[in-house]
This record gives sequence, structure tokens and C-alpha cells, in this order.
Amino acid sequence: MPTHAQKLQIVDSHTGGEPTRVVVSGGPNLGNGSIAQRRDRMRSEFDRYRSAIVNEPRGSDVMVGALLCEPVDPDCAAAVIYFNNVGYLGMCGHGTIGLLVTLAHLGRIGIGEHRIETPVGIIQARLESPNAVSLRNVASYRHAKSVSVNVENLGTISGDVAWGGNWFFLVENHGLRIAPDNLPALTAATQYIRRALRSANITGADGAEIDHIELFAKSPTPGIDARNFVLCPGDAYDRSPCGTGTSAKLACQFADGKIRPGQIWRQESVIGSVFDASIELFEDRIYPRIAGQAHICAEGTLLIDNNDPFAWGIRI
Ligand code: PYC
Repeated sequence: MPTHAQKLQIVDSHTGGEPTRVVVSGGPNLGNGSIAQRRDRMRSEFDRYRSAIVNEPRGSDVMVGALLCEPVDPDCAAAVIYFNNVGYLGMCGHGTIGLLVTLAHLGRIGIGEHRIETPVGIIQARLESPNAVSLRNVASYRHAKSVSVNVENLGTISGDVAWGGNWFFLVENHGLRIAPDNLPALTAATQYIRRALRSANITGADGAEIDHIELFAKSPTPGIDARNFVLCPGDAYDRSPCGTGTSAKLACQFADGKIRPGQIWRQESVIGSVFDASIELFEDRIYPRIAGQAHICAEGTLLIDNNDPFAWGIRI
């Protein structure tokens, strides 16, 4: 092992098949600002760490990183910055489930309620058992209903723009089969949709880019309400049912009068993993609750040796 290499301690887990790599120590010093300010500093000054942690050769397009940080609020168990192969996430539902299971695995938290600081707000999460977590997401809402966009190869597609901690375009009338043997077609179609949204300058609030595309359909599985396919910003699809995507979906369902507070919505991913979700209303805002399971799959040390030409990951 090169003695001069930088070392980062990590724990890997997966939530319904979607990986989360929690960086426990060895990350960059981002100062003492809010977690949003520290995320911005990581992006502007230390983005190479993001790439080293999640990109090949140590990671892959599907890996989501979670840099564990000290919280500003002493009532929080942790603060976290989520990132992927191309950039940063406001919130990450599957990642927060993975984070709590990881903190429990490390002996840092016990069964019960824990508050987690994210760049988009505080998440109230409950470790139900060593592998099961339910979380109350940030307030979610539909920003625009039935927005039509002309999509290359697909024609006119209509969908809702919604916030669930990240920005989503949710499409029901896509005409595609949401199934694991149809992933290339689902990926291509959602890439076309995202490109069309960009060209048409269709955004979330304040011009925010809509970087997640969610196709959904009725699930063929008994007892499950819907199945989705979610294209993530770096072109990987979410193996989990996507916590922030399910939140965005529930905000739309509530806006359409199709779900009431407390009603359980069972959301299945394209590979068949399931989150149980519901909403709570507080001061007229919609707070989604997401429950799922994560499992630890690796512990280790990442080595960053500056003599390695790909020390900071392969960036394309
Ligand atoms: O679970 O919120 C989520 C998520 C976002 C991107 C990948 N997973």
C-alpha cells in the first residue's frame, strides 16, 4: 500500500438494490458553515473527492455517495452531503435509509428517532430495527401540472413537475413497459425527455434544472400501488423506488385528490424493491413519509494515491 496515499473510511450499503457509500472519515475539510454552504464548498473546491469516491475505478454510475459531516444543530445526529457520478443531490431517500442503517452498524445510533441535516432541510428519521428505517422527508409539492413537451422520437409527452427533495418530471402516458428486461428503452426515452425539457427551458422553481425523470405505471404486483422507473442525473436508473421520487409522486397524488393523509402507498422500483409511503399535512404543507430497508454490504478504506493517473476517478 502506498504510505503517502490519502485514506477515506467508507461503509457501503444498498437500499432495495440502490447503493449508498457513506464516507465516515478522511473527507475534505469544508469548514463550519451550514450543510448547504459546505455542499457548495465541496462542489467549488473539492469536487475531486466526489469523483474519487463514486466514480470508477472505485465506484460506478449507480453509486450514491454520502459524506458524513458534523451537524450545526446539536439536536441532529448527523449532517450529510449526497452526491453521484455527475454532481450533488439535495436529498436522497434511499441514501438516508442507508445512512441510518450505517450509523446503527457503526454503533453511533440506536433504535428510535434521529434528525439528519441535509442541504435542503432537516429530515426526521426513525431507525425501526437494524435494517428498517422510516423517514419524514422535506415538504414536497407539485410545481406544475400536465406540462407538455415535444420529445425527439416520442412526440408530445405530458407530465407533472414536482419537488420531493430533488426535481422530478413525472410521466404516466409514456407507452413503455416498466420492466427489468426493458431498461435500454426506458433509459433512452427518459434521456430524450430530460433533453427536451432542457431545450424547452422547462424547469422547477427559480429555474432549477429538472434532473430526475420518473415514469410510472400501475404495478402488476398484487398489493403494490405503482411501479416506477427513475432516471438519475448521471444516467443510471434508480434500483430503489426512489425516496425523493416517491415523495414527488405523492405530492402529485395529493394535489389530484387521489391520496389522503396517512393512506399507505406502496411504491415498487423497476427491479421490484418496495417503499411504503404516506403523507402528513402540517401547516398546509405535504410531508412524505418513506419506509424501507437497507443492508450493509462492505466496509473499507479508499486509497487516493496521487501517482495513480485515475486517483480522482474517471470523469467523462
Ligand atoms: O432515493 O431519493 C432517492 C434517490 C435519489 C437518487 C437516487 N435515489
